[in-house]
Amino acid sequence: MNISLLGIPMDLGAGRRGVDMGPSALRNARLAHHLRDLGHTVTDLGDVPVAIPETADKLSQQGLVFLDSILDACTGAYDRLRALPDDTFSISMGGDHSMSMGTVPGAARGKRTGVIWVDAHTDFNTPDSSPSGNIHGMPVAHLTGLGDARLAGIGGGWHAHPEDIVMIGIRSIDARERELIREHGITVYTMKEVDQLGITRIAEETLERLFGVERLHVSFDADALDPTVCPGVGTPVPGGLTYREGHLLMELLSESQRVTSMDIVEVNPILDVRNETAQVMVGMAASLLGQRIL
Ligand code: B3U
Ligand code: MN
Ligand code: MN
Repeated sequence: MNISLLGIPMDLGAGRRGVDMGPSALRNARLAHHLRDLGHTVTDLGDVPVAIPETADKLSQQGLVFLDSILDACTGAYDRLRALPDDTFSISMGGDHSMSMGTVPGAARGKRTGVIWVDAHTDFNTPDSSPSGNIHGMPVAHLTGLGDARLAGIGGGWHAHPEDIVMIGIRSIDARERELIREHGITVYTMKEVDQLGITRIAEETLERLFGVERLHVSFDADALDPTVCPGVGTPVPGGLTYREGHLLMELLSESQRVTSMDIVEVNPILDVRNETAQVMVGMAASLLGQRIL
């Protein structure tokens, strides 16, 4: 398979600094090398230009911190991914999760696309519901067309259908965000369901639910995994997916041969221990792209 890597070195949407170094950490953990080892043809497209907090206009507009610069970065990512051939698998390397407002529509290329959101958080705040104003807590709401019209419009009118979104690993949600998730009928597998049902059943149900979509995108936030596995994240929440649960989910999705693109987000090398978090996430990508023991 042809795989394209795109870096979005952005930490403007997060409350803490450092995820702008995520793409470097993932390259350093030899993402391209591991994928080539699996027989893929890998092209690194480099990074999308992203402003830095020191020079960007932080001015919060209607509860949206760094709105203008995040819009620019997401639009840059959207344009790069939109231009790729349909059969190229894109991996977008973040960067904070606000980048997915550009990478998901870019990878969707106008088609009906299922979104598997692997995260400790639902990221379904709108500017009105957000307690922080941090845009990395808002990408999914904007992907469905809610919230700020500029952010919701990054994909040139493409939106995710709420019934095509499945969230896995959830264990942190804000009060008004919970209401929005219910109101819009988003499918959520919290850690309770992971414990009760197990990853195998969740993967099966997810693929069944997303049966009708043409494309399938996995947006993997490193904080979905337990902080003991991935310590290098800005908002660690205890009680996350184990190393094996993460791999099993990727392996089962890989077996379906239906996934067409991926994000790896929220890797924070400043908070990490010897680049472990990037290394774990490279392993997750390898499992999604066909790594087998036998
Ligand atoms: N829900 C909170 C916290 C948060 C969301 N995503 C992350 N943290 N990484 C918020 O700010 O929206
Ligand atoms: Mn997230
Ligand atoms: Mn998260």
